[in-house]
Amino acid sequence: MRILVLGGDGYCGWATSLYLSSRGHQVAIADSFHRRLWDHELGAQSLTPIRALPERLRVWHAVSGQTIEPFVGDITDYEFVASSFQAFEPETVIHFAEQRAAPYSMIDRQHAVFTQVNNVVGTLNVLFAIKEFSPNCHLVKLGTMGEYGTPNIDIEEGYIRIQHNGREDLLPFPKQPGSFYHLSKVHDSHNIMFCCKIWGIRATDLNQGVVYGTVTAEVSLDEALINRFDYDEVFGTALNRFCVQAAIGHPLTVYGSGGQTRGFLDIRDTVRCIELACINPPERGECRVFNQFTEQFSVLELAELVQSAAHKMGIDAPIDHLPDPRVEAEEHYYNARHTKLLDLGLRPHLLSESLLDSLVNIAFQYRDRIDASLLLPKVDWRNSRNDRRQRPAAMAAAAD
Ligand code: NAD
Ligand code: USQ
Repeated sequence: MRILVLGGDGYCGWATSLYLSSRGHQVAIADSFHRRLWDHELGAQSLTPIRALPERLRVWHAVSGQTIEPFVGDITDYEFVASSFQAFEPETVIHFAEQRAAPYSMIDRQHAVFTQVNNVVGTLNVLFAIKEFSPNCHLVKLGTMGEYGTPNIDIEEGYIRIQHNGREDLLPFPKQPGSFYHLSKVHDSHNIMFCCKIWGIRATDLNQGVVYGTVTAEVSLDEALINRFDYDEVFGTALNRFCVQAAIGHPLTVYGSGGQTRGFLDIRDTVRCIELACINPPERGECRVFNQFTEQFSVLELAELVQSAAHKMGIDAPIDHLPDPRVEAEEHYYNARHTKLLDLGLRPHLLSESLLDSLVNIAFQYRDRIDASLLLPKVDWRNSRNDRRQRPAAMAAAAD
């Protein structure tokens, strides 16, 4: 299959590109390197030392014999999207190319506007390019479980059957996102659903939970292929942050009571879920939604798991309950359905099985690169600033 991976230089995109390439698919990566720019802006960097894309691709060719073609550009630029589609003629487009950090989108007005412009315009351009150049192409789009929020009822996979005043319909599940980033995903989902209806595009919207893990079979083939491991307060997810904190004896930063419950999955399951979506495409005009996660945990449960993994290594990792900088329910009901990918053949790797020790180990292995000044939360949902003096030119252009 000819598969174009938008955002293939990022965390999920890099692991997915190599996995699909190793399975014999013809893969191309499109990326603007925005993610690397945001690290510069925030004064942060991946815990693991990641190489430049050309070097990554050279090494991948050397170890696997496979070629991955790079397209460097911004998908909010329609000319770039159009020329990439014309040159590569994809049968499937996997779309990871968005600003994905909730805290980044809550820094101030410019970051909120940038996030929504980047994500919503990028996705619209991809939809228009599919219509114009590859109407049969399958769009596999990364959404997020956070689109649903935390309703006090079971969460279904995309749609819910509702009876109202004696009538019944199958309707999109209600969305209650918790940041301008999560909102951008809801806007994308609506645009995708609409384009499937009016143009007969085929799409899979993958509402993914929080992904953890750095190692996949392909990235372990050479150190130059190593994947990102983000731990800063903006891009680092809670589990990564707890592992890094444990490695340097910093208290684990649980926000509030830690009762916030989310769905999680191993990066090895992310790449398999994407493959399952690609090789089982929907019909033309169908917009299907899969909830892509394998287990659910509360934040406090995660902290306790890290604490006990650290304890086995002789490390003391106390838990600190900080005031929650986000506006979110700290205790709530959470039960989300996630059977469609299992039905297609997913065999999950579970966090409890082994991975936690290896995550803490990676944090320990690279602990000399840890910058402790990036650990405490600074972005405050209740107090997003109106402006910020320094910002990259691309962001200024989008926000003004
Ligand atoms: P990431 O930031 O590591 O990678 C995203 C990549 O997209 C980066 O390489 C970035 O440079 C590129 N990009 C961003 N905007 C672009 C643009 N306008 N044009 C071209 N390239 C652009 O993020 P990730 O963690 O790999 O997440 C990938 C996708 O999966 C995102 O859409 C995210 O919302 C979704 N997702 C991630 C997680 C997670 O836990 N990481 C969970 C659920 C959903
Ligand atoms: N949290 C802490 N301590 C920390 C960091 C976070 O308690 O040091 C809490 C947060 O308050 C939140 C929970 O942990 O309640 C999850 O936060 P997170 O930063 O680990 O993840 P989140 O913001 O939800 O975002 C991540 C990815 C995003 C993806 C989302 C999937 O960055 O791209 O969309 O997970 S989901 O959570 O299902 O929406």
